[in-house]
Amino acid sequence: MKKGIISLLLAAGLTLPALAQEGYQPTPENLKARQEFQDNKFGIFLHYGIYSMMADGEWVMNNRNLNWEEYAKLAGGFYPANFNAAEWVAAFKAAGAKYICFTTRHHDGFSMFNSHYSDFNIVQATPFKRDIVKELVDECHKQGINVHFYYSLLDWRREDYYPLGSSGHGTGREEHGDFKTYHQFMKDQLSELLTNYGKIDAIWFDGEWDQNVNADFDWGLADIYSHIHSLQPACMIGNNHHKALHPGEDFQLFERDLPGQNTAGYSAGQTVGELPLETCETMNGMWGYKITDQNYKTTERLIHYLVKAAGMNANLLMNIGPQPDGSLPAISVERLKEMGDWMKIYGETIYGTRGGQISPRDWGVTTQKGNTLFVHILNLKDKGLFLPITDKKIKQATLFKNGEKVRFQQDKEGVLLRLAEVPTDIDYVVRLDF
Ligand code: FHN
Repeated sequence: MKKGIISLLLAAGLTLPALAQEGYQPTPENLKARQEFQDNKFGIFLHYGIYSMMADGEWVMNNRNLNWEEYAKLAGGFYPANFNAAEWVAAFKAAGAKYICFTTRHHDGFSMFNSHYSDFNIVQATPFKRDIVKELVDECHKQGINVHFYYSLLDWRREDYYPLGSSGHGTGREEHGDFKTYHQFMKDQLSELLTNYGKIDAIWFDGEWDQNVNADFDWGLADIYSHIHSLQPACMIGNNHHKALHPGEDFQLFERDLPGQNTAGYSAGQTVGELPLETCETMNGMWGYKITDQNYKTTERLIHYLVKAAGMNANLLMNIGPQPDGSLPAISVERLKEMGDWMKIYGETIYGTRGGQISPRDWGVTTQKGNTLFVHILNLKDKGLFLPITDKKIKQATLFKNGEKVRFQQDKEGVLLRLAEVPTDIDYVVRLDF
């Protein structure tokens, strides 16, 4: 947007819209990356930082109003002796995940990578002294898994993250600061993340919502987005702002809700856009490790979420909060293994598909690839299922798990599948070939 328009808006007392990379034209590599992202369907989100030691979730600094100087002392005791990037990545890969998204810096301002621009980082401020981000990325590249970096826009520690937003008021920061230096700091750190670690497939921003309380706050996203795209044109940008897409973004994020739903309360202002979609959800209840949260979702529920996301043309980014010692919680490893067992058989009905021609129903969803439609029956109490397919003639219907023929009748109103049994599988998949 031009300066003149901004002045006019301000003169008229109107608030500034969130500016982003207006006129952005994704490169061919970026468009290819979007396709690959959509094909990949399943990623693992990791919330790991010095907050993990407090075992009370990643918001502990804010929730307990911890003073930033006191909080910083946690770093001196951070030594995740059992961290093993090769083991983590192998477990994610075995689960069928095709990418990870790692918290390089969360709202507490601690950098989990070696940064020249903040000594509050894992290499300089902890006895561990190892760059976990580097070890993870190298291992992902070795094992063939894509890498997304979570990066917090808001900061509960720095003075120049100013004006304060809706959170982080009790951390004892000076109530002044120049956002310009904070903006430059973010750009510098993003340069590090995008030049020191090889190919990075996405930057996943979070925290823009913090400034919803300051109506005319300008994050300077246009500059940040174009900076990222100039460093790695194929690197996709997603921003968990809970709003409609901003120009310059390459995929759209949803938190704890499938696209179009708003059960968690984050998606009220979010229309479903045209870009690739991703929904993130926790395996238990929290993002960062919380010792009292053993409320893990069942494997069936996790698989259903993944299948429903695919049926709604979205990826699932499923979160795990690693333990203070660097190991993954045993239950999460069990869930990963069980999801992997399922994906080994049913992956073909998920990877590389797009949301199917029949929109999601109470009984389940459909995914499709070429001339094949996969009917994912998740909840059906009968032996018959009617599908309103009127535009194509079905050549063959088979049960995906064993290839047995499924009886069907097709007329001008649609198709009636006549199943041999009432479905009880986690996902009873019927394959229709046109
Ligand atoms: O505040 C964060 C939260 O800690 C977590 O990172 C989630 C993940 O989507 N996003 C924010 C809340 O919207």
